[in-house]
Amino acid sequence: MKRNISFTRRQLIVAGIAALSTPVNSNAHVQKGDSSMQPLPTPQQTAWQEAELSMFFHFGMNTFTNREWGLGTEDPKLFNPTHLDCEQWVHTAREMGFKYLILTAKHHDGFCLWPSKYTDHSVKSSPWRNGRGDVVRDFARACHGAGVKMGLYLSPWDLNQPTYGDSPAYNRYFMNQLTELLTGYGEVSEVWFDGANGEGPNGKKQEYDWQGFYKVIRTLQPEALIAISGPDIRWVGNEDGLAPVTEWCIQPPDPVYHSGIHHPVWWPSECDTSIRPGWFWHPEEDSKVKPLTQLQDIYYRSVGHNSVLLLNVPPNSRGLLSSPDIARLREFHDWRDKLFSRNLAARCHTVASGSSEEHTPERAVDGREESFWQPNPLETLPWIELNLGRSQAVNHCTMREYIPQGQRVAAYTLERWDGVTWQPLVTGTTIGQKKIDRFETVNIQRLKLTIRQARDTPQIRGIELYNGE
Ligand code: FUL
Repeated sequence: MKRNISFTRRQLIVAGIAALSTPVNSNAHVQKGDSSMQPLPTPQQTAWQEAELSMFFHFGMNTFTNREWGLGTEDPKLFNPTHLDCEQWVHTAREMGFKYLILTAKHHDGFCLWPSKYTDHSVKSSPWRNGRGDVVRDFARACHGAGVKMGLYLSPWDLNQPTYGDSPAYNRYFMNQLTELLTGYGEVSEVWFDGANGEGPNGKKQEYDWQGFYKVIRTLQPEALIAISGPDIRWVGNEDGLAPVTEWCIQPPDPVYHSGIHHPVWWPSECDTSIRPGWFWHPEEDSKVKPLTQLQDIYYRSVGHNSVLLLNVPPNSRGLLSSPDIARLREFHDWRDKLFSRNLAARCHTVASGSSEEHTPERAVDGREESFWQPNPLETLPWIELNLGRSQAVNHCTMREYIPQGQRVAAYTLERWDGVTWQPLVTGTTIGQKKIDRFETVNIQRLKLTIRQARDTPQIRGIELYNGE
């Protein structure tokens, strides 16, 4: 349908959106055609999203007491890994494709993996390395040496600290600990704040000074992302590693974590889950490592749903990743490698309903990170067609938007040409950093993507087709 050219671009796009039925999520009211009103990621958020896979290492007092949540009264002498080797953790993670690694520097029991000068409840009171060891230091060195990003989990809830529940005093303690971690160990790329908040030893509930914590981080490590109870990375809402199929990085601000902000924010989600039933290592769970099929499903529904997967692989009481976990990580890696090894749409022939001058349709299949196809902003139902040259068996389609300039697509369809007519293949909603669609193997020569709803002119960074298991 042609539109009166005298409309402003904003009016046209808003009209285009309005013409399409149901709002896609609670942000529908923020849909605007003016891209200056769209929240955008910081370069650090973009890099983290594009890395797709993060690994969690839950390690600490619980590893030695066989618990998930400690009590805070454990004797530090129980902490004594016989073969601690953070290089083994980090090299395994990197080899398996994980690029952001996060260590539990302190879990809810309050035991610190570094020799904090603000408490004796730490490695310095343990027999490990005669009280002179520092797990955070070993971990940081291993990460920096391997060229992967280092992150730290610091539990705000602390069952050992006597000041917990005495809000200003504990907040000071916490900020002192944060300062130690953010000044003593080189670059920290992510700070992970758990939302759990129980009562302290004195029965009082702690009021956390979130904004004060963020200020410490922004001052000492301005590039670090603040996750979960924080403004940069959002918890997906479950610990199963699964994001919903419609997943927006654009969210209403949270009154606590984005205090004082009254417009939508870029707040991409993270899916955290453990490779085992528990977060910490338990000997009886050596035989309960998640099967490959479950990790595959998690991958499709986290990374493939515009989210980041944070997979926990807990080191054992020797201080090493265990062999069943390593074997499963390798299977998971090899499966992804094989499945995505041959993109059947790479540099294939393309045509589109239109495009802006610079962002021509072949840019959706050129494999370059910095290029994208952008239709003419005046089109209400822009489409792009891929012609593979010959009929090929296909069962996966991966699409990506150019997220440095926002998330825009709200609804799309994929169709294939059967020689006579276009046949429906997929009806989807959001794309974002990555959307993976799976379908029964079909022969495809021509594939058409139609954008049916968008917040703003779409920017399609990549369309890839695969045939795999
Ligand atoms: C939860 C904690 O209570 C678990 O022990 C674990 O650390 C998980 C990642 O977050 O809230």
